[in-house]
Amino acid sequence: MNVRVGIVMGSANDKPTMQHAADALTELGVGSEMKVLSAHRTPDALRGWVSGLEGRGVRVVIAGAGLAAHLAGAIAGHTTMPVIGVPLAGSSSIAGGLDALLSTVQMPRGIPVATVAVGEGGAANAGILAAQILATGDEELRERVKAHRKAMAAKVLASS
Ligand code: RP5
Repeated sequence: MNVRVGIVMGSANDKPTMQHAADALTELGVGSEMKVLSAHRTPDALRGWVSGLEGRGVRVVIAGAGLAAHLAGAIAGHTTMPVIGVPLAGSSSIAGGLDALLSTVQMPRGIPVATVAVGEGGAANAGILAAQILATGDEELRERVKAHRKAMAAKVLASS
């Protein structure tokens, strides 16, 4: 699978949550790469990673971070690729992830970040959303996304 989505997170502690984004993409047949980089702790390395993405075939970025979650916004300032932000509820979060949600979602006009829900569900949705974005220019992927949606509906209906 060609790598088409870059998944980045602010800490190795975020890996189990962000793995849900990678899993959703794998399920839809979309290749991704994962990296730990921080807007605050490794700003130069982050910029270097972002500048290499397009050349490697990446077209959408998913960024997960907790606390003062500036990772997605910092990346969005360095690229015109769509950036999806996943707010995370870190162990020292003061508000169960609400802090990260506000940090991620409140972008200044002109530099958008598509922000999903806090935590695992948000990470999975980020993967699905990235696939949907790529599917606008990929008919086969579009069919896989539709099949995934149908399978989910069938599962819900079968559960009652
Ligand atoms: C953020 O701060 C990371 O994304 C992580 O969610 C949070 C805490 O980082 P650690 O102290 O666990 O490395 O930058």
